[in-house]
Amino acid sequence: MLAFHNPLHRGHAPVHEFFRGERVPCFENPTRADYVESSLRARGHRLLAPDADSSTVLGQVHAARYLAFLEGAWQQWLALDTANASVQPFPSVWPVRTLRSDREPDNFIARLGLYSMDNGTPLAAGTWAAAKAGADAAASAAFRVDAGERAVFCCTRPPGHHAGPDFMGGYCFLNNAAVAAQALRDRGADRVAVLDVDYHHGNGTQSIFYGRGDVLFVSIHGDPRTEYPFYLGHADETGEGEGEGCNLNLPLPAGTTATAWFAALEQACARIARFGADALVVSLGLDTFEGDPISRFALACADFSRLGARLAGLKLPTVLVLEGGYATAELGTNAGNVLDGFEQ
Ligand code: SP5
Ligand code: ZN
Repeated sequence: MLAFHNPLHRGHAPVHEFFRGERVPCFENPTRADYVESSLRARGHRLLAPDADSSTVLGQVHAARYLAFLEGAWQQWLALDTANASVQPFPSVWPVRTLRSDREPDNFIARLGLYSMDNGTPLAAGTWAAAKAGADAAASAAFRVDAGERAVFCCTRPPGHHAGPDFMGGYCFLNNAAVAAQALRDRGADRVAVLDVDYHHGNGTQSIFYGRGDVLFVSIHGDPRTEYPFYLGHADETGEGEGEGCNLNLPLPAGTTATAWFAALEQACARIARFGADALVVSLGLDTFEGDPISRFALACADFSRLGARLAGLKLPTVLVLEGGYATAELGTNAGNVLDGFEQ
């Protein structure tokens, strides 16, 4: 399968994140992409550098002021103190509910909170460049599929599906799957389906398309009553306005094994077939793997081949975008199994 990699991903290499009050090493780190790239090369897949500029599409799925903030954030952080070059900024205050989010505060950390949903998404010197190159890879993949390629994989990090119209979160900054879906719409696909199989609900993608009837969002994920991102992803979220009926959440309890997971996948595929999509975008999180250190489903390596085969069975032009997956040593096997299962 043709794949686009992200030549700048390594510039996004924050060191720590917070977990239960402690600083722990980042789960979302550059070795993830290294494992996937080397597995794909070993299996004979072609890896190309992005050849499209996603700027226009980014402006359709993210707010202009959020994009401007993200692009300049590291420079603003350094401007506070040059010693900040070796420190990661974290937000410490957020405009929840009755607080105002229509004004950008002058304080950098307060702006960071305005544009964040959590304190689990550290910024590093190369974050903007890495995220932008990832969005370029997603747009490149969509354009190839529009030009007739059966399926294209976007092998990138940081991931994207938690990033909403105007916020980062869950290790995500720019929503690569939304970029791919919007790029396909712009190139003439009347209806696009996004299927999110990451362990965590794709709250960002859902929010970006919630009011739209031209993009169906379907997600299989850990039940938000107990799993991140907690505040979205319930079964009663069905879309609004023109998007009513075009959002399907299939939450499953922590501990779900392959039989129940693949039953949910059948429901998801049936909804996508009924929607009559012209193209498919898959948010390919691999953190449903039984060995994932931060997730609680139990798919085995071989199940990812079965997933790939089922996705191919939808018989749609398909962009697959890498999302989560933190069992790094097995990440290449699992991504490769999806691609090979798709092409079998
Ligand atoms: C793209 C993606 O998969 N983002 C996931 C973001 C999850 N953020 C919350 C991390 C919570 C870490 N919990 C650690 C449990 C260790 N036993
Ligand atoms: Zn995830």
